[in-house]
Amino acid sequence: MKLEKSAAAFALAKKFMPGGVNSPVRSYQNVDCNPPFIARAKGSHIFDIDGNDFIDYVGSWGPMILGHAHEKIVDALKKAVERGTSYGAPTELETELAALVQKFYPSMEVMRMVNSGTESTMSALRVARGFTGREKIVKFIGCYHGHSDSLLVKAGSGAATFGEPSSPGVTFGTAQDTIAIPYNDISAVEKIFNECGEKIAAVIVEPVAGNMGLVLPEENFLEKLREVTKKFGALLIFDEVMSGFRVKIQNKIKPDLTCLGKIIGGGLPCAAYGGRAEIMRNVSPDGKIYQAGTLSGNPLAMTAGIETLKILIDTPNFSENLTAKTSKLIEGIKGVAQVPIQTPQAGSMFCIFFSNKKVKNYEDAASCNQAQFKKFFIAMLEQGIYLAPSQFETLFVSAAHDDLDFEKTINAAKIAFGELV
Ligand code: HOZ
Repeated sequence: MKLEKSAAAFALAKKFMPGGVNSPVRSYQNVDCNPPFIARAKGSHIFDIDGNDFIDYVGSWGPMILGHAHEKIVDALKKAVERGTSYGAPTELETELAALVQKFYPSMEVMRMVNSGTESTMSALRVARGFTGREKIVKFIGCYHGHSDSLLVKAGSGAATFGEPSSPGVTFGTAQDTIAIPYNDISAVEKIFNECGEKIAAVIVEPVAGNMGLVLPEENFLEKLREVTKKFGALLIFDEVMSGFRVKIQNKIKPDLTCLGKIIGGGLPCAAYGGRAEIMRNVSPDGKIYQAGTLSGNPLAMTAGIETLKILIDTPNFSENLTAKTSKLIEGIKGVAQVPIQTPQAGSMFCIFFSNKKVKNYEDAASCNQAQFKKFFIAMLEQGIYLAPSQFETLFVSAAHDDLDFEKTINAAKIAFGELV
């Protein structure tokens, strides 16, 4: 595979941006190779500036549930662009998207649109603190909720990939108010609430953790979290930036606040936070908790989000079919594995851990065989399969992936696994 043009573009980019990128994992530093620079994407494929064609399981880290450049979204966006790209004023589109979101998430009685997952979790925390009058928050080690100071403590995703789970620059005072405990460990939750429950404003959790690889909640973990937070008057915040619209978690359990991102914007910058009206009515201008943004509710982002959610609603059994497709791919990969692997799946999210032991938390994820991951990743890339370049990320299947994509992926995996033996 030729990556000459990408290598030159990367060298130039490094002169202007840290690591040559605008988000750390994209630099491929962790897998010791240069990243392909992308020229375009269509359906399940992504193409780089050297002309390489990859089957894409990153999907822009989650948003592209319909595949890239879906015709309906492209058409709607073309029309929307003609009407102007930003007004900084209310539009009917915002209400339309909010109503669609509420169909999926009835617990979001009132919501606010923002621009990124980071903004949504950061704002939800402020609301939780403002509403409860308490300062401490509980998060889980290896969960990543964006890069705001309060949440960049023992975080997953790029922070874990580059060995800086708690970033320099986060003040001691801020970090002190964030209590980080192991995922899936309900006794740690009970212990901390028994020690200082009256000071805890909220527990924030990825109900399906997607930033330490994919780690599923153990049976009753989320139910117990709901029980404990209720008992102590703390809010439960579900960060569904990754799992949102892919995994049906809230059928069983209702959080007080939900954070969404990625799919809600159909590939454009958009996110939202929302929840019980009693809480959300404290947000300015209804209440005193301040949060604002010039590009919040941007008409292009609203348009792409509306079109995406409409397709999810209008396509019969969309979610079930995508989940079944994902299971089929995983079965194929497991069938050709020649080393021990774990392949957790939640809806259309999955990952490959190189381990013979079920992964339940960050410690387990970090002890998987990173050397095998790297080798596998590079062997797959060389065969045209585009995976996330870190063991601490999740892979996504889209509606655009087809049997031929899967056949090629499984054949490539067979060769890649062979190189590990
Ligand atoms: N931290 C993001 C994935 N969990 C990466 C975002 C990006 O690099 O685009």
